Amino acid sequence: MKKAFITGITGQDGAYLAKLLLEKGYEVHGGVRRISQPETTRLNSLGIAGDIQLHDFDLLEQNSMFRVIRDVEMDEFYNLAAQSFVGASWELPVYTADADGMAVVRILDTLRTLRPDCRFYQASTSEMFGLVQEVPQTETTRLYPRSPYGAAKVYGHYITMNYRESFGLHASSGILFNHESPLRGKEFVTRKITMGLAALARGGNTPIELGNMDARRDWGFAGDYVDGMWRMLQQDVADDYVLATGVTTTIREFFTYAGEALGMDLDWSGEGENETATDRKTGKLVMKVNPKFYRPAEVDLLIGNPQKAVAKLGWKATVDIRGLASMMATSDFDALS
Ligand code: NDP
Ligand code: GDR
Repeated sequence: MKKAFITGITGQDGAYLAKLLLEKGYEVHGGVRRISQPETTRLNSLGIAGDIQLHDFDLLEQNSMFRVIRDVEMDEFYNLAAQSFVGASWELPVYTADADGMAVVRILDTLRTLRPDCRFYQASTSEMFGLVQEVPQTETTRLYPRSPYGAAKVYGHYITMNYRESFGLHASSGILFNHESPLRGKEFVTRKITMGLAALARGGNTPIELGNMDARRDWGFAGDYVDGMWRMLQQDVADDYVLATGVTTTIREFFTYAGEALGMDLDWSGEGENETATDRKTGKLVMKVNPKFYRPAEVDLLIGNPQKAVAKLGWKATVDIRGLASMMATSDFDALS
């Protein structure tokens, strides 16, 4: 039986990946950081909390990496833990650099010393592309991060490549474009929209306040993307791969699709700071822009080319943007019944 260790197992991707690996017959271990109350909501909602062995682990604590890597004897190590909210990275730039950048080399160097045959996955991100250099973006597109988060992830990406080339570690980076699900964190824009719309559809009256409505993202379903992570580690040779749908959508369009899934007919008016949306059927104001949600620097357009992953890994995205918006809105609506 293969053993896998997942950092960030309590997060969106960690939970879906743990479920996938359990279904494949793996013994699954995960790292959890010390907080006042253990947070296993996502693992519980997938019905797998009891099937996983949890270990104390913190991205900032070298000793926790040493102990885990020495004791668990894993075959595969998935590094999914991170300060993952781009918006917060301007408020926590040093912490983000440490957790999302330096921690990667802490793990890699411990693996190199204790378990050089263990396969390693690094959660790289389309946020590294930042300011548009090329459309669509591929594994070779020039990186130009636009946030402290993106800059920290660039270090994690390059140090993974460097340990592969320097020491022959089987270390791969997945450059993943945005992927969402009913388990998505509540501060990310898709979930903020679907939770807000579900509350409005259940009779609430609080409009959703958002920032930049014109940003474009290439959004897929998280369940598909964790399958791609696993496929990367099954290859004979480690490499870097983009996972994306190849379709880009504005925040406004995602909002419209989620609203339609809940039976709304949206009327958009104004622009910039004055933009609003009203449901024609009820006359309710459902969205207004609040400039406090604008970012100091924005990533305007993300659209990925997943051809390498399709050709070499046999991977593909199975949920389109309307299906994703509907899945999330319906789940949040049902949760309020
Ligand atoms: P989440 O925010 O849902 O999960 C992050 C996880 O990291 C949580 O389990 C969290 O633990 C853990 N964590 C945070 N800080 C620490 C720390 N100091 N020590 C140990 N664990 C910590 O993120 P996702 O699941 O969405 O993303 C997974 C990874 O993929 C992240 O690295 C993210 O940056 C990257 N990524 C995500 C994309 C996406 O669209 N989802 C796209 C591309 C990359 P806790 O539960 O205690 O908070
Ligand atoms: P992102 O996701 O920054 O792409 O990072 P997020 O959902 O936070 O933002 C997407 C876009 O929506 C715009 N936006 C808002 N965003 C939030 N969160 N809240 C708002 O009110 C709002 N209004 C507009 C943002 O400006 C942005 O353009 C996610 C994370 O999962 C990262 O960890 C991951 O690396 C990248 O995706 C790929």
